[in-house]
Amino acid sequence: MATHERLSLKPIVSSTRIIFGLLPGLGVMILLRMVIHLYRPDIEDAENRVRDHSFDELYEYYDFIIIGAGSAGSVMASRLSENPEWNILLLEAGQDENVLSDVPILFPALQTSSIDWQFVTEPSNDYCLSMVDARCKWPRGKVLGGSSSLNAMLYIRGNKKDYDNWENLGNEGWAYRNILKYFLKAENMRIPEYQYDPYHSTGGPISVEYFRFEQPITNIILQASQQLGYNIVDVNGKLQTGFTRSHATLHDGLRCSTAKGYLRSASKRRNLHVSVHSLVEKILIDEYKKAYGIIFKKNGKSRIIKSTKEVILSAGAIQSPQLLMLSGVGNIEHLKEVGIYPVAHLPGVGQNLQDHIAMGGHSFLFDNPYSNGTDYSFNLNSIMSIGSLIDFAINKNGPLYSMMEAEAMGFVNSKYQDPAEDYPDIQFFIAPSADNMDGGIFGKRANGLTDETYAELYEDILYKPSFSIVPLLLRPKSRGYLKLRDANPYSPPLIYPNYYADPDDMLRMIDGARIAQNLVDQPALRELNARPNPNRNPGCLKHHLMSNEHLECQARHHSLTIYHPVGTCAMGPANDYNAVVDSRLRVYGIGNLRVIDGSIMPTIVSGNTNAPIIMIAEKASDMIKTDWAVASNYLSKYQSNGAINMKYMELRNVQDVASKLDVFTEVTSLFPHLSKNLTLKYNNSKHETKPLHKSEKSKNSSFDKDVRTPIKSYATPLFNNFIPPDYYNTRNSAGSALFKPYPYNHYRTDKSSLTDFPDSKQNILNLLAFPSYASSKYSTHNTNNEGFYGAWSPEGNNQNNEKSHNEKQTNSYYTKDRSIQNEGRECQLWLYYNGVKYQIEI
Ligand SMILES: Cc1cc2nc3c(=O)[nH]c(=O)nc-3n(C[C@H](O)[C@H](O)[C@H](O)COP(=O)(O)OP(=O)(O)OC[C@H]3O[C@@H](n4cnc5c(N)ncnc54)[C@H](O)[C@@H]3O)c2cc1C
Ligand SMILES: *[C@@H]1O[C@H](CO)[C@@H](O)[C@H](O)[C@H]1NC(C)=O
Ligand SMILES: *[C@@H]1O[C@H](CO)[C@@H](O)[C@H](O)[C@H]1NC(C)=O
Ligand SMILES: *[C@@H]1O[C@H](CO)[C@@H](O)[C@H](O)[C@H]1NC(C)=O
Ligand SMILES: CC(=O)N[C@H]1CO[C@H](CO)[C@@H](O)[C@@H]1O
Repeated sequence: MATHERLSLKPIVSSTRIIFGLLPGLGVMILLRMVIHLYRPDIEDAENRVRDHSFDELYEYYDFIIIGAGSAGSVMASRLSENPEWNILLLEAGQDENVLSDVPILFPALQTSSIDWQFVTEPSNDYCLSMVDARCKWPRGKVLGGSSSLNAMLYIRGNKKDYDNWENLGNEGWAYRNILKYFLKAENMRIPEYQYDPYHSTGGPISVEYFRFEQPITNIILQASQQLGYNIVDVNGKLQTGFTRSHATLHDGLRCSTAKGYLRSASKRRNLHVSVHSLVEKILIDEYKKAYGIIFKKNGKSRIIKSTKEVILSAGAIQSPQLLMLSGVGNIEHLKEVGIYPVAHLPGVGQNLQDHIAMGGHSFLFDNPYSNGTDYSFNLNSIMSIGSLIDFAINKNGPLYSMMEAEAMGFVNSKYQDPAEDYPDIQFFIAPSADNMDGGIFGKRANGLTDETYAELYEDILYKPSFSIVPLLLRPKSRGYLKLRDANPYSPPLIYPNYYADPDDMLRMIDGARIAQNLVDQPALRELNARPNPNRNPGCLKHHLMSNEHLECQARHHSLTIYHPVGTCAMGPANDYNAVVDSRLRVYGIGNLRVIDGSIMPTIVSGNTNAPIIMIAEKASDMIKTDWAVASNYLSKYQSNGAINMKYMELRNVQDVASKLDVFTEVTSLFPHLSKNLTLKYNNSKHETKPLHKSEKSKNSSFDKDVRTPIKSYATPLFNNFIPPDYYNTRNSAGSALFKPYPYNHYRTDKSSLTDFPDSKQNILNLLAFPSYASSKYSTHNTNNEGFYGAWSPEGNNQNNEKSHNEKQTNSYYTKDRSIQNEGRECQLWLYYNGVKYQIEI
């Protein structure tokens, strides 16, 4: 595999730096979370967030049971519950949406967090070679909104021909002319120039905007694309070939997941019950081969709930086939292998796996034309600055509103594709950054790149102005598959993507990379001295930089999924051996069961998959409404009556978990990987808790004036719906833990396992993870056992009564001392806890 032509210390230097980088990551998250709490109640949106329905108050029967609250499942729950005669249960294995995932810049940080299932592919000799263990990471959302709550928010519908092909394969009603109306139904176009365009509409649940903050280099790359002969077009309109600033699923600049767009309003309906932390283990199928319910587990307790009409499987392209197989629906031979009693032989379940694969490491350096210090591309230091935090908190703009992975994109034709067809086979993600720009904190970790590769590629160009043009294959011919690891619903399935199995895929990829190089050779970019990263992948040193062999080697080493696995329960006509569902998305051979999500795509669409999956669910809801219209005067004896509803309304606000905002637990449990290796510097000499006076603080107090005066009283928890991700599972005995992410390092939240070393680093870790625990344990003062629930010290604001409240009631508060750090960063956050001063670097 990797050829070592020279010995290098880079990997060691690099991994040391990354370990130090972990804590700043967590410090920033905590600070940002506090800022949102204080200044952005619009983001917390406490009133509208979905409330978890109590386990014991769930009905015995529902008309429809929907498995998975992802892109598709959220749409289904919202649309089906529009019919007040139907009771709907929506079961989601993950947690409620997290406040931080609204912030576009945090996109890469959400991967490997607790809202990510953290799947990995099986090792291969042909692709993902630069990744740890030759496994690519496959993040998927484990949260309300599913993958739409952690995706890159890019809004792309695909090519008209994709859908016409679906119809040609025998799927009636799926041609572009049939489905366009469902794209329109879902859309709320907020980009002014497209609002009155026949290809767009306003008023739908998913709003589409440009990212609110973009780097200057992006515009230069768009100029270069025109010099190369492409037009700037609406890639979601009449013609797809061309370039554009990215359209994104954003509402007022913040993430618009399907949980936000579809579920928040619907969840107030009395006929919709949403249950989170509820993993469905099996779909129940009777002797007549009809689905009649499910069995699921929550809080360590199992329950069977039955459906009077249908079970709807929307667990996504990895878990929908998994759950079908667990329920006995799949290839009989494979089911026998893992010891599952077969109910129906459907050999296509888990087959036909398609994904968009990209060539990573396609990074370019350039010279910043500004000499006054203003950035021209992504710069971690200016993003993690107090200025950008203030912009975000007060002005509602600034770099936290940017999504650095693709500010623009292009759809181009390789030399194997006839440009006259307007059916581009290559998509470019245009990023005003490269993996050198974050020191490996996010991008490297998200992709699973090895330390060695990262060091060789980026260590000597760290933080230099850069951009990336990442080519990806829009319609790969290779097909992969999924299998069960075993019969345990908590085991992640085996994933074999088979990237580049078809040689045609590699030819197109190499040509795509060449088009990207031509783009960089255009005058607009040449003027900035744009040039390829001179460092080569350590596995490809034997090839000449510009050769086809080198590009192929790079594609096989630096393989990047664009996170679009689909096709594993493909729709097709009855005579298609591998079809799993028919064109009304009903599972062949099983009654009252549909699959509605990305897995039904017979062929992958030529673009990002979120909007097409929302379209699929919009269309499916209409089909279901039509199919049951004959029985529309059907009155279920289990239908809710007024009494039940009253009870429900009371219950929905009762939480059996802490109702206080606790940013530390919330953030550390969202980012368990950041809270590991916590190397807090702390100063344990006793510090008087009396707040400092203004004069003792930093000379420059412009920040203090702005941010120290809370707009909202910090004393009122605005958002009390947070349930730590593994709350239910860790409180209960073994066997109930959700999938353990590879490499199976389970995050502990079990208090009893914590050791008690006063003033040790371990205790600081405990403290961050369990403030209330720590508070009761170490408090020498008369605290109110609140720990430090985000109490922001209004120090320097002596007239403020809240200060004394704060001083008396909690013995802990944050403050900030200005100091210049090595990299020119300007801020430090101090945490005072029981008279001890801790420094949190940001
Ligand atoms: C990191 C990332 C970035 C992406 N970027 C983009 C982008 O920029 N633009 C774009 O268009 N697309 C993007 N995508 C792809 C897109 O988001 C997905 O294709 C889409 O969200 C999938 O929708 P789905 O309904 O099929 O599945 P999901 O949205 O994944 O929903 C499945 C849901 O089912 C739940 N579930 C699974 N098993 C069970 C069970 N047994 N019991 C209960 N619940 C269960 C899961 O927790 C999840 O919430 C991205 C995806 C990822 C992961
Ligand atoms: C630096 O120069 C650019 C281009 O002239 C300008 O847009 C930007 O605002 C300047 N930055 C500062 C801090 O003056
Ligand atoms: C620790 O804090 C004390 C009191 O605030 C201070 O005098 C001392 O210099 C600090 N030590 C370090 C290493 O920062
Ligand atoms: C104070 O901060 C402002 C804004 O960041 C800056 O322009 C000014 O030069 C600073 N003043 C001092 C004395 O550091
Ligand atoms: C000091 C310490 O705990 N280091 C650990 C950091 O995490 C890595 C893996 O995530 C461990 O290998 C180190 O031992």
